[in-house]
Amino acid sequence: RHAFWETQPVGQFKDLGDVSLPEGPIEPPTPLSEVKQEPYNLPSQYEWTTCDLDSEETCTEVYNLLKNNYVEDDENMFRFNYSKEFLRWALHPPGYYRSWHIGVRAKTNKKLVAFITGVPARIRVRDVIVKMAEINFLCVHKKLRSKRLAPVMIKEVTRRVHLENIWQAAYTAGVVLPTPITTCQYWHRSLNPKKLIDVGFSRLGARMTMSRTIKLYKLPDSPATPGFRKMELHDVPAVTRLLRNYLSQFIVAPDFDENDVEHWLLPEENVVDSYLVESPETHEITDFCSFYTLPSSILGNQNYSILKAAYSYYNVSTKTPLLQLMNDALIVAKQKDFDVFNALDVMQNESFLKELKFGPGDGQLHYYLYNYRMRNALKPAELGLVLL
Ligand code: MYA
Ligand code: JJ1
Repeated sequence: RHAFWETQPVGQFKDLGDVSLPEGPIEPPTPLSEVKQEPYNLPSQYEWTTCDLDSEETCTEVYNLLKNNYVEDDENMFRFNYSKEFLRWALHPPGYYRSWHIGVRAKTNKKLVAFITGVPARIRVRDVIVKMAEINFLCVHKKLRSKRLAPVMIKEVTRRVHLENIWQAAYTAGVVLPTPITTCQYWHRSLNPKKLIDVGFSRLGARMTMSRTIKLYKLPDSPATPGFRKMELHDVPAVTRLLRNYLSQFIVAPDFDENDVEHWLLPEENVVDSYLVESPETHEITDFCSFYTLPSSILGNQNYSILKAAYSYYNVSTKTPLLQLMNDALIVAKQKDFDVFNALDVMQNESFLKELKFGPGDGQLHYYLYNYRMRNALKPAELGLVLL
């Protein structure tokens, strides 16, 4: 059934319920001298390239490959359109390896035809902190699909991760592979319902008119919480403490230090937005919310070509109720002209989704670990990790 995945150190379907298997690494690390020193063989028309995203030209090539060939919804109406600034941010976290930004070119014309990336991360699984690669942006040009290029790319990124003495990875996919640690549901909160309906992202509900729908999703003009403001550089220590304490309750979550928080959560225009609540009395930082910007191309609509979507990232409430905090996040996202606010049912998100008028989408997101067995699948609410 899975000719490639059955050969890999991942949880297998046949082992699902076998309680005798221990939680933890499936295979031990091998000495670095035993890691293959040469790249895997590609079909002879293609060659490996390491992509330098700091090069405007290379970044444009990656951007265009993904814009035209990356993830679509099940009816091929929308395709993720990650911006160049976003790709540079996503691929340049603290300690990143350029060797993990891997492209495939056609030898004849040097055209970029496939891509896969890893970035380093420390992920805590229960009480163990594991050095991992987060694998993302696996993409094969539409004209080269089903030629078994993806397994070669996955083996090559694995080899380059091993060369850095890292033996585990985390990744997400819209498809079911052996075997998810959890399966999350996408939820969507309309901010611009008329456009969403016009482009086929959502439908007019039963017994609903356009004007009733617009009224249903109306939001106040400005956030309600006193002390709600954008995160700034000097907030990094306080936000790190708040987030580390919050994430400690989840079974799988990133182990963020101040450098990670500065990179992943300090606001960057059109990439990531972060807000916090600073108590007007004590100046304590009590709550935090964030979302990242990931537009989608609208395929074949006369009137619109881009859907502007915000994706819920990390949110922490200690004083402001999470519901109120996320309502303020919706308000600022609306002010920033996003059409829709998306969230997964991870962490404590269930507690606000229905009440804030999110509706379930038609997409799911499966989370995976490579070379790390979980004894049981998690509930989405036990997961404290959001990948981009
Ligand atoms: S998820 C986003 C993936 N990208 C897209 O969906 C974009 C649009 N689609 C494409 O570009 C292609 O369809 C892709 C497959 C490239 C996805 N993850 O080459 P093939 C298996 C893992 O003939 P193609 C993301 O970026 C499939 O089950 N495996 O197929 C995270 C089959 O294997 P098996 C996948 O359609 C990526 C084999 O590939 C995926 O031309 C994490 C077929 O290959 C998928 N999303 O190309 C990667 N889709 O026969 C794993 C299909 O066994 C990382 N397949 O069923 C693992 C950790 C590595 C590091 C480890 C370090 C220690
Ligand atoms: O965005 C998604 N679905 C939308 C659009 C559906 C269009 C037809 N297929 C959706 N809209 C309904 C919204 C409605 C708003 C009012 C309230 C009720 C709901 O459901 C889906 C997620 O739901 N997105 C995708 O399918 C994109 C791919 C998701 C898998 C991602 C793989 C990630 C790659 C790893 O890095």
